[in-house]
Amino acid sequence: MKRVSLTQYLVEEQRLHNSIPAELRLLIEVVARACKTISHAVSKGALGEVLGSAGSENVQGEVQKKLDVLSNEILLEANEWGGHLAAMASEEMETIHPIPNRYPKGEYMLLFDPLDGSSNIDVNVSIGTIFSVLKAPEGMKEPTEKDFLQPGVKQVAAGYAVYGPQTVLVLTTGDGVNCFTLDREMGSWVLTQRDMQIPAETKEYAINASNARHWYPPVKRYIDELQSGDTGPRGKNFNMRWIASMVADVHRILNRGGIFMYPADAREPDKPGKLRLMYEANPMAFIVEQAGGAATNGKQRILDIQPQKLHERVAVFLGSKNEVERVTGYHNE
Ligand code: AHM
Ligand code: MG
Repeated sequence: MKRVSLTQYLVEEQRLHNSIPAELRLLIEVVARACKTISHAVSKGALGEVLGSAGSENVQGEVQKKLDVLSNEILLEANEWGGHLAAMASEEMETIHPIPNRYPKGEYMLLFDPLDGSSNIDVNVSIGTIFSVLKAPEGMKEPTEKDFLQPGVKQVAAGYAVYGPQTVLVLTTGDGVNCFTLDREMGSWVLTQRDMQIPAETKEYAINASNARHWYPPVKRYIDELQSGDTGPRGKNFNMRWIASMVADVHRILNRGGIFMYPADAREPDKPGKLRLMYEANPMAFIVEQAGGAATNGKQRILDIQPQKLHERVAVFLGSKNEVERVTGYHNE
């Protein structure tokens, strides 16, 4: 089998479609290299002394794990000096991180969740990195948080890495979705799935059902219908999976379909769900749409939401189109 590396894929994509300028290619390659480093640290586990809590909290008041902090540092350091970025933002940092003055600045802005699925770190379950790339607004001088507040449709690239039984990198630059597997011996990313497609129909859903008593009526109705199986209104049986790492749940959905949900609920009426819009929902929504799926907050397309703040939360329904449209319809009735 002829092996296509990430570099070759990016160069050829640029040649064919003119869609990946050199600076963006460099950016993607640097992020991919950082993911390789994170994958290495993750795989060492206790032997690398990377497990457990870092003894600090992030801006969302969540306890930071050592690997959350380490992965954030790896991504910052890798991306600072290349000249392709104006600024970065991360789940683990309260404010944006402009490129220090000692380095040249570029026209892109990078957002990431350095280590998604933090509750799974210490128990050896798949975790990952999610990233989103925006262009700096024209005429921007010193980047501010406001420059990042662009709707998801403006993303020029998005991707995630899963650190699981294999380490994979899933990427879109707006021209379909491709998956690369890390060849650990060679240290390279090899293209292993081209043009991933999410089937419109599915019999599998993902939701943290321990929150069922707090769900709002449209979500209750939808899940009740799925759970009533082939004797209920849907006339078929549904299976359920919940990994508690969005990267791993989304990766399953890209491979065999399904719907992933993290709805808003009645516990905290002013908090629309748990997941963050700019570095979790937007990149995943971009990838899922590029693979023929859909992504909404229950009412509207996630990619159309105008962000109000960097760490904004959003309800998420994404995956197989027909199911996402159905549950969105229940919210809008
Ligand atoms: P994190 O970025 O702090 O790891 O939180 C996001 C994660 C998602 O990966 C996952 O879908 C969700 O939180 C799981 O939440 P819960 O523990 O409520 O099931
Ligand atoms: Mg996360």
